[in-house]
Amino acid sequence: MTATTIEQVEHVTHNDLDAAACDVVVRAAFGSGAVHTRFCGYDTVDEEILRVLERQRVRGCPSGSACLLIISDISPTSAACWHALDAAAAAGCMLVCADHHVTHAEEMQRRPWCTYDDQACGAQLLFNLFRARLLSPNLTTLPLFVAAVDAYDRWQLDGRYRLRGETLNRLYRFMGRKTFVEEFADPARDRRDDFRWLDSVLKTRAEQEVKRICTEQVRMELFQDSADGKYVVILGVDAPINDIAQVALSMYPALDFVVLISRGNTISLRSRVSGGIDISKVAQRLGGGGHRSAAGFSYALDEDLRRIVRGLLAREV
Ligand SMILES: [Mn+2]
Repeated sequence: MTATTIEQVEHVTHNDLDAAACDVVVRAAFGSGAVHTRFCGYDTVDEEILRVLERQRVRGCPSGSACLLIISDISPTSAACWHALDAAAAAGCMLVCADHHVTHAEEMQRRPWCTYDDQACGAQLLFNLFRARLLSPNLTTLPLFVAAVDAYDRWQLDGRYRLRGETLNRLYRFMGRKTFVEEFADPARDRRDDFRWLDSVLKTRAEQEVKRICTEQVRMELFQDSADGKYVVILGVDAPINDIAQVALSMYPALDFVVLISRGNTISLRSRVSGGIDISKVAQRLGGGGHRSAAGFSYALDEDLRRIVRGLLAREV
């Protein structure tokens, strides 16, 4: 595909990290101004593609031959959609469909404008297809970015770039797709391989999360009295529990310890590091153990929840 013929790129892609990376690759290859990307699931992919084809038809494409339709990390699901694309290809429309999901492999292998390969994520497939456009000096970090997304998307758990992929996915989830793509598609910012920057962004995010949990969940009226002192229960903790506990304890001097319930069967107890109560004794009494200011015990919460739900359902019937 030559650089000069393409004025507009219509891009239909999936809705996960790989899809966002596909958007980054397409924007890097063709320039953000030329690219219009739609993110969709398997339930809407056909209607998105048909809408694009209809718009191209109305605008006079493909006779102008200046627009390209890329479908990445997902493929059409209905025969009608495949036929519409075949007709567009026969009429001279420039099409690229690149996917690594096996669902429509047979349909893809039958068509020269499709690239099916389960050994690479969508973004990697697009990178390989548009390699000639992407290897400019400004884009030296793009291959690493794509490798990290590949390690994440295809569960390459032992892969060299897996950790980076996981970091990227966390960043993607908290930044939101639009900001993520803007950050990574802009060669001037070139942050695709700046993992120190990623770490600092994630640290800020963790701090915000700690503050949010403490503001929402730790309130004086929720304090409980026990033989060991005043405590509060903090639920659904995902962020670093030590930080949450310390922030909660510093917010309320009257608080003696905090009880943190996260996923799994462990309940964590935290008291003040200096001069606080010996929380390990409490944990020990409940079948657990630990240190003076950080201890825990196990409790099969899941079992209890299942029993409660079963009870509720039985009552409904
Ligand atoms: Mn994918």
